[in-house]
Order: sequence, then C-alpha cells, then structure tokens
Amino acid sequence: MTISRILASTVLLGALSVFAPLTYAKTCELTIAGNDAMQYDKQSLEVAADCTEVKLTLTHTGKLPAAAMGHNWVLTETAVFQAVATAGTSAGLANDYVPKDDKRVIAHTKIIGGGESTSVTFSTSALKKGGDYTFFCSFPGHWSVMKGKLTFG
Ligand code: CU1
Repeated sequence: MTISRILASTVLLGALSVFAPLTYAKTCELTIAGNDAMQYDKQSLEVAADCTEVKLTLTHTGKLPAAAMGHNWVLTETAVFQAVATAGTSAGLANDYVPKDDKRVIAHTKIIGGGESTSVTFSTSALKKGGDYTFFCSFPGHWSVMKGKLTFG
C-alpha cells in the first residue's frame, strides 16, 4: 500500500464518520399510562442506541380530573430528579408542575386528566449512552411512587 493510498483511505474513513450520523433519522415510540391509583404501568423504558428521536405518549386511563389526579411525564438525570420535582411543585399547575426554562428537564409532557393522552418528541442528542435517567410524574406527591428508569444505548 502506498502512502497516498493510506492517506486516501484515512480521509475516506474520516468523512464517513462525520457524515454517517446524518444519513438517517429514527424516531422511536414509547408509551406509558397513568391511572387513578397514582401509578404508571411501567417502571422502566428503554431507548435503543440507534434512535435519533423519541416520541413518548402518555395516556391517563383513569376518570379523575387533572386538578385532582393529574399526570405528566418528566425526564431528567437521576441525580437531579428530586430537586426538579420539588421545583415543579412550586411552579404550579399552570406550568404543568415543571420549572420553567430549567435545563435539567430533558423532556416533559403537559399534565393531563382521566381519559386524555399527550405526547412529547425529543432528540436523543440530549442523552448519553449508559447515562442514568429517571422519568417521573411531577404532580405534587406523585413522584415518590410514579417514577422509573430510562436507559439509552
Ligand atoms: Cu401523577
């Protein structure tokens, strides 16, 4: 192999590694449900390594109104989820119990009541492979039981 060939293949490999991630997009769909007994139907969610985007749909399978038994879905790093949940309580229902413009919030849905559903789409560029993420409902008093782990990769 000549020097110029080695150089050419090095350049080609470099170009491929730069452009390969732009050649596809994959939206992965996740679903979760909350009920009138203050429970999610899942304690863990997995996002495959090749997902570039996640569309999470939350359904409230109960009958109670949002003011009494509202649910949302909030994603943060596990290390900060309790602090974000506490800040969410202060933010109030008008802000879906999510602190405004808080960079610790990776994604969140609005608060919904019984019979409703909502979804949020977010890029996995905000997630690190193997990172420790927790999803939870930030309605006051719910996050201690309505929570689970999200894994990526
Ligand atoms: Cu909830």
